[in-house]
Amino acid sequence: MGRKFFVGGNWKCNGTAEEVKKIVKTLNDAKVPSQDVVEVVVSPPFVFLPLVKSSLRSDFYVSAQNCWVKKGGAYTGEVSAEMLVNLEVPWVILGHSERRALLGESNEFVGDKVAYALAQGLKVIACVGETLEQREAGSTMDVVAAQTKAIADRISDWKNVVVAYEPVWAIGTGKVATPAQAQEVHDGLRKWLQKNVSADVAESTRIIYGGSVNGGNCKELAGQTDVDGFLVGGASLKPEFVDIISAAT
Ligand code: G2H
Repeated sequence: MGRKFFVGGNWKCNGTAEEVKKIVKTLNDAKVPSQDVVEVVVSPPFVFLPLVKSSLRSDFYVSAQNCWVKKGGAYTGEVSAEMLVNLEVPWVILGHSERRALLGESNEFVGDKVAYALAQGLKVIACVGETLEQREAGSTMDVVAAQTKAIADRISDWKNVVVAYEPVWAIGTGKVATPAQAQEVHDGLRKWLQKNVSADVAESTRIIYGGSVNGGNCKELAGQTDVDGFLVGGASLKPEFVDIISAAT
């Protein structure tokens, strides 16, 4: 079976309750390809998860943007994987570069989080990606391979993992990777999985692209052999997110 196209909307730290209701209404009214063709997952801030989950159409799913690395307890300010499971939030984004850079999340810490979240029954959008300096130094593949290895070292079942390749230099900058640049890294990641995990995991794991995806550039990116969907930030707060979902066809 082929890899089903996946479109995630990462709302990051944005929105008021009123704005969230407006976005949900736009999504609920949208005509998009069926869920046999595209899997749509939106990721509001924690506080809006119950509101979005209770009002969003039933063919779209919700995701958290993070969760704690182990069982909950005395960890002020954190939200545990168990809590997400309890609220029936099926997905979580882990290892986003904003958290890696601003909050110092290491490859190992992200790997531990991915393993723990999967063990609790969550599905994970695991983010990897290089900085501009790393790209210019020619180490893109080494960087994303090391980030992926830290996950691969800690998990054995990849069926609930989507890998999001998000070059840091393309995030929120309007400087999207060219289709060829995205394809090159996605192909490299798939080959890495084939060599280091298994041919089956390499073939079945969705590798999605994130970084300044919008309604104008999504179609060409989606046409690349190894681009299995998108993780969308800024444009997921706008009506053009519907166009990006439709890039699946
Ligand atoms: C990358 C992306 C969403 P944006 O972070 O994960 O954000 O589309 O705003 O670059």
